[in-house]
Amino acid sequence: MRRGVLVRLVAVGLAAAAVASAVAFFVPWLPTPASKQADRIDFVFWFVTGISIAIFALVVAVILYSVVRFRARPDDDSDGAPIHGNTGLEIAWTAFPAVLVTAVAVVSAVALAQNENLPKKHLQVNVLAQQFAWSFSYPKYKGLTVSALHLPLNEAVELKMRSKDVIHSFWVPQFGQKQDLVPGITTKLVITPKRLGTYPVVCTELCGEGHALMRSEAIVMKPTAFASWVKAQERAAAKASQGPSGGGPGLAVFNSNGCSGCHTFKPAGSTATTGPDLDNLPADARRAGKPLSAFVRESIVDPNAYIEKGYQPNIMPSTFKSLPKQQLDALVQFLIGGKK
Ligand code: HEC
Ligand SMILES: [Cu+2]
Repeated sequence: MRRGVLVRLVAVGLAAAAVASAVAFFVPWLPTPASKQADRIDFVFWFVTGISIAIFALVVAVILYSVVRFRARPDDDSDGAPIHGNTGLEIAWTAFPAVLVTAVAVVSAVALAQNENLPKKHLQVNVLAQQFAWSFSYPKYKGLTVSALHLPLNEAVELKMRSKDVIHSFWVPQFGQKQDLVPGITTKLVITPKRLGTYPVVCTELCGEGHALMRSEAIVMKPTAFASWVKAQERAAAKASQGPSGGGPGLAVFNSNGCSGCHTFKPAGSTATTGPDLDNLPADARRAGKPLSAFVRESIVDPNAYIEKGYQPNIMPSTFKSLPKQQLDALVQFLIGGKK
C-alpha cells in the first residue's frame, strides 16, 4: 500500500472515531451510577462501546476511501479487474473478531459474577410486588414494612423478591440492574449503594392496567440517618399500637399490603397520591351515601363498587378481599380511627 493511501485511511478513520466518540460521550445514554454493581455494568458498557468505535472507524475509513478512489468515471464502461481471495485478509478478519468477542464475553462474565457476589455482612430486605404496588420489609428490624426502599450507604443489600399475582420487574435505573419477580419463586438481587439520593423504583414488566403507576422510591441514606429512620419507624409503630384505634395491627396491615404506596394517610405517615387521600374518608363516605365503616370495608374488598371522583377503576388491587378477616377488621378500624 502506498504511504499516501495509508495516511488518508487513517485520517478518515480518526474523523469517524471522533464523531462516534462524541455521540457516545456527550449524549447522556445512561444515568450516573449510584451502586457498585452499576459501576461494573458501566465498565462493560464502555469496554464494548470502545471496541465498537474502533471497528466503526475502520469500516468507515475503508468504505469512504473505496467509494472515492475506485468510483466509475463518467465515460468508464470497463469491468473491474478479476480478483480472487486473499488468505491473509481472511485469517485476519476471522481471528480478530474472535478475540474481541471472547474478550467481551470474559469481561461480562467477570462483572456478572462480581455483581452476584453477596458479602457475609449484609442487610436483607424482602420485596413484595403486587398489582400495582411495592412493599419492602426488613427482617432485621422485626419485620418493619414500608412502601419506599430505604438503604444505608455503602452496605451490601440482598433483596429477596416475591410477587403476589403476576410477573413484575424491579428496576432502579441508577443501580443499573433489573430483576423479575415471578409468582411462586423467590428471586434475588444484590445492591451496594454508593451515592446518596432518591431514585425511582420502576416496575419494568407490563403487569396490568396500573402498571405505569407501579412506582416507588429508593432512598440512599447515611448509615446514621438510616439508623435514626429505623428508630423513628419503630417508635411510630409502637405509638400507633397504643392509640385508641388499635392502629398497631392495622398499621402493619396497611404498610405490608402496599396501601401506603398509593395513599396519603396521616396516621400512617404516608404521602402517596395515586389513590385518594384517606384522611378524607368520612366526607367521601357521606358523598357515596354510605355509613363510614361499611364504605371503607367495601372500598377495600371491592374497589370498583364505588369509584372516587377524579380516579380510575382497576388501579387499586382487587386482591384484598382475600385478607384474613382479623387483618381486614384491624385495617378498617385503623382507617376509621374512632370516627363514625
Ligand atoms: C396501586 C395503588 C393502590 C393501592 C396499592 C391501594 N389503593 Fe386504595 N385506591 C386506589 C385508587 C386509585 C382508588 C380510587 C379508585 C377507587 O375508588 O377504587 C382507591 C380507593 C380506596 C378507598 C376509597 C377511598 C375514597 O375516598 O373513595 C379506600 C378506603 C382505599 N382505597 C383503601 C386502600 C387500602 C386499605 C389499601 C391497602 C390494603 C389500598 N387502598 C391499596 C389505589 C390504591
Ligand atoms: Cu408491576
